[in-house]
Amino acid sequence: MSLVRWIDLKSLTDARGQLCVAEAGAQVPFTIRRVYYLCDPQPDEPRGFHAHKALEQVAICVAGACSFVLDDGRKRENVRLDDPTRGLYVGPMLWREMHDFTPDCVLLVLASAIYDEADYIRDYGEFIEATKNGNEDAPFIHQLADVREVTIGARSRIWQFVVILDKAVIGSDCNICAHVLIEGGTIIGDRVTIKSGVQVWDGVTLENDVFIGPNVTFANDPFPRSRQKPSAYSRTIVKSGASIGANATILPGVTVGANAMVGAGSLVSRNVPDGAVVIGNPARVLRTLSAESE
Ligand code: T46
Repeated sequence: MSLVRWIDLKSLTDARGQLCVAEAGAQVPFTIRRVYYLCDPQPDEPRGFHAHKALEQVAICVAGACSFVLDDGRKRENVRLDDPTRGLYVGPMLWREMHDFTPDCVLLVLASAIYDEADYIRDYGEFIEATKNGNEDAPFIHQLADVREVTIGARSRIWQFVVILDKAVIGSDCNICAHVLIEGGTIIGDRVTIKSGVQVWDGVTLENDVFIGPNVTFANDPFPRSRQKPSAYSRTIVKSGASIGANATILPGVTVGANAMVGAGSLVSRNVPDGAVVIGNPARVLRTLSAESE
């Protein structure tokens, strides 16, 4: 798996020029808590030479160009940033070195937390030791899975014949069972279980602690036609703690509320309120779970 993960920004160009957008939850896989930028660089003065324990960042060269070395303690990769329409995702425990700045370079960085010097590892030897200790937390990817350039959090397990396409984001402690397809553009939180036979299409977000039963079907295009793509896919969100029973179908654009429970075989055509138990075709609210029974 490559250390280089590009984030394509939304780019709007018209006669006046270009406008690029990075939104948390859409292009950026974390809540943005800080923005900073490096400018007026000394071309021969490299920067960085540290890793972060937990910080997630997206670096965008909004003017000029520079290079990043990324190092996970096992391999090093060098990448050039010279395109304002895409950012480089730099996750935790990745050593980074920035070099070969052009004089006009402006490097904009979106960060998941405010500045905290305690989150830095600035000693390479200490970083190598920390990555050795952290190896038991590495995600498990079965050798029969096809996993492209994606982000997978600590301790997640990816089983046989799973296909995960470029730029999908999967959190930590997830269990992705055999024969699941996850497209790019999907965001999957922490401690999510996806049972066999599920396709998670572009535009679907599964928040933390979600359970997706076997053969659940998502759809992301309300009016599908062969070889005609919509300009944007409908956004379907399954909120934290929700469970979806086997063989249920979730129509495009629906939000399933936090801790809701969708009965097996249901057809969900409308938003499901938080804590609701829904069942049937079309799915209707049977009852609402109390905080204790959830
Ligand atoms: C990173 C790369 C891409 C602050 O006080 N607040 C801040 O938000 C930042 C980013 C830095 N600082 C202080 C810490 C240092 O005393 O500014 C000084 C220079 O920071 P540093 O030497 O860490 O700068 P770089 O260019 O080597 O690294 C920076 C970020 O620190 C780092 O998180 O990933 O850019």
